[in-house]
Amino acid sequence: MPRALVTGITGQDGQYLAELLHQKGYEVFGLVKGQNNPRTVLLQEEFPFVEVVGGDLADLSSLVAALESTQPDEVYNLGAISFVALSFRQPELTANVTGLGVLRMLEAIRMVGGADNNPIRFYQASSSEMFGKVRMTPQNEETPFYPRSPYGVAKVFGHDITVNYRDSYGLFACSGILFNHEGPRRGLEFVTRKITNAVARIKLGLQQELALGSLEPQRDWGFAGDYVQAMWLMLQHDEPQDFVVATGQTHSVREFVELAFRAAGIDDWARYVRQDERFMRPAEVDLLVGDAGKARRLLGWAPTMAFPELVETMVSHDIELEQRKERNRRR
Ligand code: GDR
Repeated sequence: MPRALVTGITGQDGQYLAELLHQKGYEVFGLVKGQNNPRTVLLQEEFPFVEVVGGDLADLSSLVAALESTQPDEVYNLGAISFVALSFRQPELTANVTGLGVLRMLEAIRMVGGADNNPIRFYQASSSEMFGKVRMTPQNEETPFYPRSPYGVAKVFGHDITVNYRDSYGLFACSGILFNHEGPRRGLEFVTRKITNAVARIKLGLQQELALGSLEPQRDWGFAGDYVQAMWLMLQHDEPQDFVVATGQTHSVREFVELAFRAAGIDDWARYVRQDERFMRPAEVDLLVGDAGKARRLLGWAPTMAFPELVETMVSHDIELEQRKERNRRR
């Protein structure tokens, strides 16, 4: 039975990846930080097959201990301060966890290593935010980075140190440069889920308006369930390499809003949406669109869910969720 250790297992991608690995017959270990972390209980309820291991990307010795106790074949580093807006408010924490955390895990892997004939394979969750103020469109593995947030800067460090450890020590380390990926499990702080949840609540008369920052940024939005497949495929490839994972289509926040309201049967969306300075960023990433040609050619990966279906899936999920919550509240 192959063994995988996943950091960031309580997040959206951690959940999809845990399911995928479980289906593939892996023993799945999830690194969870803190004492009495409430997310651990939820994780164990929903994913009872995941074995929780204590540890923190800010603490090297805890990572060494986690690797020693779980002896994984594969490590997926999805843990991070992943909300770009938060990284402007807590830049030092972001650099420490999202940036240095990668170095700590790589060092831990170098120390523990895995069996001689079976070295630990490492996946780093890199991000399209590294392209920031884009130098080329579409963006691929060769596109230079120009991050626009402390989060993006920290991810560039994580990416570069992953490449460096592969070059220097021959580690089987891959960096997946994933463009935005969404789904019903997305956290409510991210714009897609914030929109679909608000649309559901407006539809049900539970909320009157939706306050957003800029509607102009354009993103290459895919389905998270598809993207975790790409992570796994990278670690099964015969050579460790870096891959862009994207749909190749881009849409503005405004288009997402329009489509989400329409999916709930509301055409006059503009009367519900208010622009709010609080959700604007000190520096914005205006346009992202990825070229995943290399992943398609070498890994045989392709996205399965198109943008309209993604939006509709998220809206109908949130309508059902909010209806259920209302029913429980009235009981
Ligand atoms: P992003 O995702 O920053 O692209 O990073 P997010 O959904 O937070 O923002 C997307 C775009 O929407 C604009 N926006 C708003 N964003 C939020 N969250 N809330 C708002 O009210 C709002 N109004 C407008 C943003 O300014 C931005 O342009 C995500 C994260 O998951 C990263 O961790 C990951 O690396 C990248 O995607 C790929």
